[in-house]
Amino acid sequence: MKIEELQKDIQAYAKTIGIDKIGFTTADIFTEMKERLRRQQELQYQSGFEKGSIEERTEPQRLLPESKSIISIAVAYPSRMEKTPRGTKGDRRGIFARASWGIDYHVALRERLDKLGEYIKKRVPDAVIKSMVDTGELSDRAVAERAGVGFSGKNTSIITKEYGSFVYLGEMLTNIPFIPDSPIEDGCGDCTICLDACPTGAIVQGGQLNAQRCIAFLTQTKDFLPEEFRTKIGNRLYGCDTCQQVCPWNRGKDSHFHKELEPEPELVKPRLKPMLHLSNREFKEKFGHMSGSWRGKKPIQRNVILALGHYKEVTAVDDLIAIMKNDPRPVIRGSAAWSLGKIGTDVAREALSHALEKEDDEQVQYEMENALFAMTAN
Ligand code: B12
Repeated sequence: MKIEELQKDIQAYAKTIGIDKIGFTTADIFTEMKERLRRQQELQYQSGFEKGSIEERTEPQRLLPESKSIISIAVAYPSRMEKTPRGTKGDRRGIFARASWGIDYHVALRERLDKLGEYIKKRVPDAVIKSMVDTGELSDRAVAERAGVGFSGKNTSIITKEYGSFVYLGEMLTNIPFIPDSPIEDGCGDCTICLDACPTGAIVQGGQLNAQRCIAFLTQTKDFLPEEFRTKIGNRLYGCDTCQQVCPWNRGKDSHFHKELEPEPELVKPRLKPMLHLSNREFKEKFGHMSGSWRGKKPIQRNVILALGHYKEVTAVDDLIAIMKNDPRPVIRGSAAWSLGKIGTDVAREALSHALEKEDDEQVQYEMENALFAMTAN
């Protein structure tokens, strides 16, 4: 069988199983990426969510010794929802980033890669394959870039001409020597809109991100959020879309091709106050199918508390006081203290003073003192 023919058939089959774009590249070492990763490591710009050593991340044959090529896939997701619920004073809402809309994209892409793998094995019975989505060692973006799926933008995202950067990526290593596609031309030119719009200056230069400052990363940490970022995360509960929302390549890009990736408005823009009281079970039942729940309830609840402080939501004072006094988790008590300080009512001040007398965690004490100090200063 001719490789060209098989490749064309794979492209056609991919469309029928909900893969929006596909590209092919060799399994050669990602030499430039190796340098980039070294640099990121030296500068301590990585998030810590990356998997594997630099060698494993850039040498496909370490992951599958028989590898001859890599198939890169992209699945487009929506950027707008119908009937966006609006938060109001007294009934504020948080937001999950678009990459958490619909079912967990790992599941959605894994299903497609499994189907693609079965198809390839039917056509080439001795095919050896290994698939990954996000949690694998390879940089999904470096693969997509080299396979011509999109160009690597200054916001570090892979930007496709058809769907902008609102695409999930995955890949399949194979022992079949597919004919590689060519990378596509860079499309950013001298535009710097994303660099200028990033609320924390996390994009240090075109294409390079300091993940430690990226709000998408910060929303997923489990510890106290450093003070500098607390007002900057606003009402974001998981992830951040700012550098994608402002990108000219995303103007008018809103792909509603896959039912399972459609957002449920009440879940992706949930009311904040009820989220303070969710049990672990309720959290799992409601949000467990979303990719944004992967770090569990704690970071999300911390962000809910900070969002209430950000809004200076007076109607949340009683709830926040109860949390500050009774929650067993210091991060949650301390974040509640910060938000009470921001809201700044007399009741909040009194509760902070009382709670400080009883608090025995040093970091929470520090938060309470700071909150009281900030209230006196204002
Ligand atoms: Co993320 N994330 N992520 N993520 N993340 C992945 C990158 C991926 C591919 C997951 C997937 O779909 N399978 C998608 C990206 C899809 C796309 O590009 N179209 C994804 C998504 C959707 C997001 C968010 C949009 C989610 C959200 O909050 N809405 C944000 C976007 C933030 C952003 O990157 N601007 C997000 C956030 C994050 C955090 C938590 C911040 C970290 C760090 C992100 C980062 O490094 N930019 C994060 C991680 C760790 C990953 C993960 C697991 C590894 C990425 C990685 O290795 N980063 C991948 C999945 C995977 O690849 N296995 C998903 C290290 C850098 C060096 O590698 O970004 O892949 P890279 O590298 C590319 C560019 O950064 C650029 O070149 C590389 C090839 O294109 N580059 C350049 C790197 N260094 C340099 C230096 C110079 C000088 C230049 C010019 C270029």
